[in-house]
Amino acid sequence: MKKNLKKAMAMGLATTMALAAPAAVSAAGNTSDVSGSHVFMFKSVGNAFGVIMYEGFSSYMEQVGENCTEKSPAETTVAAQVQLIDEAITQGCKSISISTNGDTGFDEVFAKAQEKGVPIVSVDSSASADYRVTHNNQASTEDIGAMQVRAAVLQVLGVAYDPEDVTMEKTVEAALADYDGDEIRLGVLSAGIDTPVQNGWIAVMEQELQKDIYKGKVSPELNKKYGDDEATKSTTQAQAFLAENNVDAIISPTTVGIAAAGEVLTQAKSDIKLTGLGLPSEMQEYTGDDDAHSCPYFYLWDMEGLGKLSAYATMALVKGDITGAVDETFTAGDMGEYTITTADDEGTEIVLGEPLQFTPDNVADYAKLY
Ligand code: RAM
Repeated sequence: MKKNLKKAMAMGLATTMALAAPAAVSAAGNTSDVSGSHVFMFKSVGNAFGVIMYEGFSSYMEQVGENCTEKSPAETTVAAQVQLIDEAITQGCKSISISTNGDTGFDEVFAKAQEKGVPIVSVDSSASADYRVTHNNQASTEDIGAMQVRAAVLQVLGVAYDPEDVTMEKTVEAALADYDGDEIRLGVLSAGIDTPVQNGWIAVMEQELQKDIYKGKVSPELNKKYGDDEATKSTTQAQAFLAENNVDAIISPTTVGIAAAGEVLTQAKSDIKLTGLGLPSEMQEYTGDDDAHSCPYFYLWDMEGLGKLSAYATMALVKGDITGAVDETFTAGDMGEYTITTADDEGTEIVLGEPLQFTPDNVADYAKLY
């Protein structure tokens, strides 16, 4: 799959994006009228990750002359999303692309969408396989989950690896074989306790830690805390990790959590390492190989491309080119051709591509984009 982000960098098209929250935001979120519009609903308003995805989503919708609106709740909860979905269906929206805050509690409103012929496409954090047409996944759930555990372990051991030369798994195996120190302990600073996308990655992290190579060397127990994708709550949880001082590294699989932990750990000059999924622009000041920085490297993907992919999939569906079934294919413009595959929950999904790794060498360049 093509990586728009890399291509844009190669062409020197670095632009600074306006990370502003949309207009018409009340206590409930964005309640503007969406009749005749394709709705993009993120977990909550004001999350830079969601704003960038919407940039990608709206750029394709506008290119093909379709109306679209970002309609996200003020609070990162299922109840708040249900209320806005219900409102959007009643107003007569054309489709809903959603990143969900939970895997239960949507059935009634999704059934209403089905009755009214409003397709539900999920993106980033999946909607139930019973109701969604398909899901747009950023990368394989297994890759994203396992890679974060491997990164955390290598960072605690201070072992570098060259992705061009050797796999990360082999590097971890060799590094742990030589290690006879105390059991390494990992913490996770996640989004919501029920958020499908983060919980999918955490489940893979736990499976990864069951492998023989970790036995007696890395604790299979993850110390999990939840910041609900809110900056203040995430900061409080990061401070709790610092005060408890019983983990060697924190994995934060959310851009809000990793930025909060970056600030807390760096300010405290803590030797707890930090990795996970973050925005280069928010993580740049915490990224480095020395004691002054808490995060040696971290990951994310082409967020704008993910939003765009969701728009292409929605339009392919609306035009009748796909139904959301396994093995169907469609072309997402210059991003190339995509094939629908089976997801872990037995529903279907479209996988954007491979995650990008941000290091002290490339973070400044990527920060100009995202
Ligand atoms: C956050 C959101 C999103 C997640 C990214 C990595 O902004 O929680 O769901 O995919 O981080």
